[in-house]
Amino acid sequence: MKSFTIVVFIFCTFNVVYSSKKTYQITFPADDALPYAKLLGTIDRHLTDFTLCHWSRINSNNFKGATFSYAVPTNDNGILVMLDQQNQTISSVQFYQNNNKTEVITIGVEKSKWIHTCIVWSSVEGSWNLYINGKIQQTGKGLSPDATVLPNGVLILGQDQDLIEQHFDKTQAHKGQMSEVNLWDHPLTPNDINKVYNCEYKEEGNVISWNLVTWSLYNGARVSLVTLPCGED
Ligand SMILES: [Ca+2]
Repeated sequence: MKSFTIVVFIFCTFNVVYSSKKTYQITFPADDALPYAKLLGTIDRHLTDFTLCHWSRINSNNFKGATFSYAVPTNDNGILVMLDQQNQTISSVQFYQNNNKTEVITIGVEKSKWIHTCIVWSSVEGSWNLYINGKIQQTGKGLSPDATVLPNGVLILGQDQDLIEQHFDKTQAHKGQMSEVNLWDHPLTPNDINKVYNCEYKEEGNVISWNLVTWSLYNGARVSLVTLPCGED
């Protein structure tokens, strides 16, 4: 009876403490070679709603960098996410949807720390929510209402496309790491997103699934293993 009690105690402790995830990351070196990763495949459907989440880490001072750039022939900023890092913190997240832009001022996310970002967008009223580390940071409306993200474009991590897979700008390059980029074709609830942040959400993205897709790596971008600090902000 005594040993049974001990076993239960250890099991419960393990569940409480555990908050990490082993996966792969892509590193984008901080040099002028324009490193990037291109999805082998594409967004295969029209999106009138989506949820985009990713982990990222910035290793360089004072710059603005593109983490996620999805371009179609008629629109190089179909979906674009840029993180602006100044004064040792992530100072803003810029989110473009069909060339329309919103900018969210963020607070106190330190340089070199992993941050988890989720953006939920809907064509209904152009409503959007931005979550940082599982918590809602800001919400708004009027961002590309009634728009559609078109399929069959080119998705690049680490650089901002101003033409399909071209016209990168080294001052808009992500310098650091990225991991667990997932895209869903529907809005996730706040509770779902908290689970994603805690690495407890069972479903990966149904449009882009980090552990099912393949990336082509260019100009020094490289893959390695990482343990993500799920739920530790
Ligand atoms: Ca662009």
